[in-house]
Amino acid sequence: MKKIALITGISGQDGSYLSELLLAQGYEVHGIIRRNSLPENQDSRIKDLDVITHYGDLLDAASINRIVNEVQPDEVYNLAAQSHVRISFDMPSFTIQTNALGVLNMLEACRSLKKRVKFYQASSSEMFGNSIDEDGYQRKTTPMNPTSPYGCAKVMAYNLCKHYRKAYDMHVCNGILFNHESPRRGSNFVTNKIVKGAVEIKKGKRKTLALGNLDASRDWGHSKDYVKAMHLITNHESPSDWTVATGESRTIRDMCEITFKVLDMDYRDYITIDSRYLRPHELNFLKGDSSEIRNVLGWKPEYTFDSMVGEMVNHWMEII
Ligand code: F7E
Repeated sequence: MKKIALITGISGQDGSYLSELLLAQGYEVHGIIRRNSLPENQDSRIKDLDVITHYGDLLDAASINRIVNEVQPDEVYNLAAQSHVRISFDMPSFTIQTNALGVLNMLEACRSLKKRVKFYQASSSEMFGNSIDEDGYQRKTTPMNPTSPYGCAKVMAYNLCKHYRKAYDMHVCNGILFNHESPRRGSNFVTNKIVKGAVEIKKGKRKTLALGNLDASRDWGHSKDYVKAMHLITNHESPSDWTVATGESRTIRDMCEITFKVLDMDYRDYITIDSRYLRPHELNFLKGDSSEIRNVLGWKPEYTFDSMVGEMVNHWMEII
């Protein structure tokens, strides 16, 4: 019998890579998509995949209950979210509702099923805020002091998942994923914004690129590697919480320097600073310790930072 997976946020970067991984392993893959006034753009990442989509919304509990009951999934991957941290300052209420209450709706829908569902929650390194352990890393035991509405909502969802695991003996797992990128990343996230902007400058389409804080540091991996971690986490016999990271941290300035250098340019000639891209409260530094998932589940990233940037540059060089 085919295993059945249900992915919320299937049309996003991670949802599309995860769908490809699960289809290759013989799963029947279902996904939830929201109604959008521009349907052409909505399924651009999944339009060639043999997945079954359902209209629903995490905030519409009736739609979630109906879909979960119809699909009867073996595994649920809850990837849907308002995922942009800076935009969460503009839309705090929507962000908290979707990223926290939406998870509660998903958990309740799964709790009502007769079968034992495996549930994966997309938790985030943004939950740590500016907490860093003495050795310079963050891990699941690091105190969570979020610095954004997005981070606050993710902490609530994380705790709800742990609570449902304990209180109802459900198979609920959290993957605390650090930043993960790819050519499919939305171009308002900093990595793809830099790569796309640099290629546009290279091709004479623009003269400068405006960014915000260049001194923040992030631990960037590749989404394709991180969806493999999601699958391993969900299918481990005992449900738990895991940290997924590369263990390398670079500043936004480093990212600019490396990307522009690949294209034979000096970023200092093109980058300008615009306060519109600054955040009311910044998370300054991320570097994750993923030794537990490497040792216990045998996960390790295949992409290096350079191979990831190279793939993103090639992508934009082809389409611009
Ligand atoms: O910002 C700085 C910005 O928007 C990274 C999401 O997937 O990862 C992501 O959240 C850094 C920040 O990602 C610009 O201030 C400078 O320090 O690419 P980002 P994020 O906020 O780290 C976590 C783990 C998630 O869970 C989230 O869903 O880059 N930065 N200048 C800029 N950022 C943006 N977006 N645009 C700029 O112009």
